Amino acid sequence: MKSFPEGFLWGAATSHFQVEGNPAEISSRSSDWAVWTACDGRIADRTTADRACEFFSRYPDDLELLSRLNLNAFRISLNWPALCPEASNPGGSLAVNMQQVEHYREMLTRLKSKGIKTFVTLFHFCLPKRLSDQGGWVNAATADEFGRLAQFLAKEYKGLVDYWITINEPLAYAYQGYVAGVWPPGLKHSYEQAFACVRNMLIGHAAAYRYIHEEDREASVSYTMHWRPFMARNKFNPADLVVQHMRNAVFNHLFPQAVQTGSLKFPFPCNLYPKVQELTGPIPGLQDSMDYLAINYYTRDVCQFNFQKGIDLFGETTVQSEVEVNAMGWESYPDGLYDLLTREIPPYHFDSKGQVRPIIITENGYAAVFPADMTEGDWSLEDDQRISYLQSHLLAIHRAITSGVNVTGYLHWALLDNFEWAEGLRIRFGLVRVAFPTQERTLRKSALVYADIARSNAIDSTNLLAPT
Ligand code: IFM
Repeated sequence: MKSFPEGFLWGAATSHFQVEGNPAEISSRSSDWAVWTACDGRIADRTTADRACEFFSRYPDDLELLSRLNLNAFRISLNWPALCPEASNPGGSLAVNMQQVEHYREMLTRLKSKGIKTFVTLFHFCLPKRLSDQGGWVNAATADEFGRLAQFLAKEYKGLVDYWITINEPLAYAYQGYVAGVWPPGLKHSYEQAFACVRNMLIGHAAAYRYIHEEDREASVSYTMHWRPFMARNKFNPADLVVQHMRNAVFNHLFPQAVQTGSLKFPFPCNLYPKVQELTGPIPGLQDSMDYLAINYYTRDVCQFNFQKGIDLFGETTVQSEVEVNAMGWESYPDGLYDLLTREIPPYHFDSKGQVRPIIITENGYAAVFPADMTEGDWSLEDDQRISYLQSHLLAIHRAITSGVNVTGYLHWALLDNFEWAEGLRIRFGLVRVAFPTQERTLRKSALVYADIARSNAIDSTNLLAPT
């Protein structure tokens, strides 16, 4: 048996747009995502999140599942578009929908009464449409409202939130929305805008960090980084190595380096562009604005330079025909998690006063594919690949803990099958299967295995499923 430290957090994660099916937001299309999904051809399986898991009304039953699974931590996100569908009041104070505030207060109170540690994300990819119409995170006004919203909510939910997450995966957001163009606002190769978005996110994060702590000194505050090891397709090819370096420097290190030092700095040669230089430099209140390291880890990325596509130092991801991948096209690569915990993130283990930051894996999970309209039948319940993925990643974490790394919790993505952004409802990450047409919930085998690990606070390394 490999035991985890006493008090280790075992949890699961969700995000509002992916599960809620919030009737008010959907009927008024008040978020950029609600608008985006209503446009033809943007979502791979042509589904929307209009109902998703109906978590908005079904959450009391879904939270019961946490206890059945012996989990002691749960991650939600708050729906900014539903909290603030209108612009600020005359005079500048935030116009907040108090019914929506009460909705989350009830949810958090219920979680607390069950003794479950709460993780609350403020921005999980969805903007009020009125802000996205004015440039979204590229416009400094978004960062300003974000800070004020954090201040308001920290006051309202004081004592109900154990771990705040200001922004989820800022670089994944900037990449998908401004470089790949598959998420709103749907721009392609707009690197300057992507970098401006990152700078404003840093400003918003710093403001939120400060305001939350002014209201609640006890809560821990951070943001989540989607960390991906990048490997050169050919490690003897200097061009592939440049791509690996650039992707790692920007996707993995840009944000944490800025938080660590208090100043945003772009790698060479991005820093030669005058527009990028304007974005460089100190951000007030940013330094040390992370009480713990929140890591979302799924896979690695093998990348290469493509001479046929002109000079793009960020290159492209290569599809490796020889390795098995999940429904997202992602390889299972647990060694990458061990390496990042022991070798890649040590520069961020300590704050500037030498205090060690705890590390929490705030997302990690395996995707299968089943069409959204499936209801009954034995589809995917024996999810051995997810179990193998879960076990191998937990063993990697255990190895890192044994080497002295201070990992204090693990949140599996996701509790429920949900709406996987540009991929739609057919991509299933859930420990719990959701039959979307009937909304029936069924525990998968992985949920039972995870429940056992959480109950015993240990993983039985003599009883592992072989990777497939
Ligand atoms: O579903 C997403 C989540 O919203 C953010 N992190 C990655 C997950 C899987 O793609």
